Amino acid sequence: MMDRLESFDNDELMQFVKEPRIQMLGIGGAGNNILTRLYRRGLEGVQTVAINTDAMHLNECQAHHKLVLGADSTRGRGAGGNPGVGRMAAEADHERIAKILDDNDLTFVIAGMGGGTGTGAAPVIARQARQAGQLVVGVAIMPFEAEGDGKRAAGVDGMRDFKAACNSLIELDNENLNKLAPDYPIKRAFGVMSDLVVDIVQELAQIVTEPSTINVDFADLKRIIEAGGIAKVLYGESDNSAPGSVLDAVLGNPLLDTRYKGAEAMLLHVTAGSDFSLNNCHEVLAALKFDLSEDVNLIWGLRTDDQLGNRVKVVLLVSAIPNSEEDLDIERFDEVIASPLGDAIPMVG
Ligand SMILES: Nc1nc2c(ncn2[C@@H]2O[C@H](COP(=O)(O)OP(=O)(O)OP(=O)(O)O)[C@@H](O)[C@H]2O)c(=O)[nH]1
Ligand SMILES: [Mg+2]
Repeated sequence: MMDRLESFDNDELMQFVKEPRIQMLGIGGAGNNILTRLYRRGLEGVQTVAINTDAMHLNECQAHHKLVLGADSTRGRGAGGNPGVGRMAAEADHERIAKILDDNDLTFVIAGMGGGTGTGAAPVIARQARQAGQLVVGVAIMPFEAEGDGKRAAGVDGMRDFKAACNSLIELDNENLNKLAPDYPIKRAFGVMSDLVVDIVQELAQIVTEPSTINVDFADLKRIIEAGGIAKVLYGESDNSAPGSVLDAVLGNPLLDTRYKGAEAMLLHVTAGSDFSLNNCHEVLAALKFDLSEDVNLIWGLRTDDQLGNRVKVVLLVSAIPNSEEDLDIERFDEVIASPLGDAIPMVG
């Protein structure tokens, strides 16, 4: 037996590895604007599927596959801001969706909240993928406050439903773009949010599709996501490899809520140029570990990429964050909507 093992060449070894099947689904307008950017990045080993009740918008998008959702009821004209219409469209297309989901291992579901299709259909589709045994990571984007209380409230309801349907939900808020890019024209500001989502899902997908120096595999990712509880994703890209700069990029990202005190599970992945020193790596790791629970389930990986030069990218997937330390984001959204003071209460991120 040993002789046989020792005589395997690389091609023979790869026969034992079944690449995880990863799909990214855009649901509704925002989801598919972001999906189009993902498609244009050309991620290897990742299928993109654009799903919308609005056929005209689908026509503008780019993806490997497209599905007009609930065409019989909505006639390809959109859900008109009604989440009930989006939900029913997804339920009616259960079989078509099942064919798309097929035998995915990891499914990302990306949607803006507050409209009809994303808010109503994304939770239905996420639930269906989970019931099929897939690992489901959702990405939800809350609308601007200026779009009105009704839209924010619909967004909160949708987000709650979406969160319950996914293994893990990445919560983003367009409102945070006001802090970061208040003078940008709306399309460019949306571009900033889209780029962040694309960077995060690209890093998460590459963790399991590309070999690393210190490797993290699909089973590792699954273990952290399935740790459950409150989960968050942190992401930062630094233009130099000094630990302080890398930490600032990760912990100071104004578009993400970066608190994870007491978390019991964390996957941390660093991508850096091949000159990134062991010392710098240890410093970054030690600082990011500081806030974790003592018996944390920590998995970390490192990939070197010569094309990065001095740049360093870090993605953190944190789960099992204790309730006592951290208010549920959704509860904080609720407070903002309920409060007559509005802006006086801090927003997510
Ligand atoms: N960041 C970002 N947010 C977007 C984008 N497009 C829309 N949004 C936000 O997402 C919310 C939901 O909008 P859509 O995704 O267009 O809504 P929908 O799901 O298509 O809903 P219907 O058109 O009613 O079927 C909006 O209120 C915006 O705040 C985008 O390209 N980027
Ligand atoms: Mg739409």
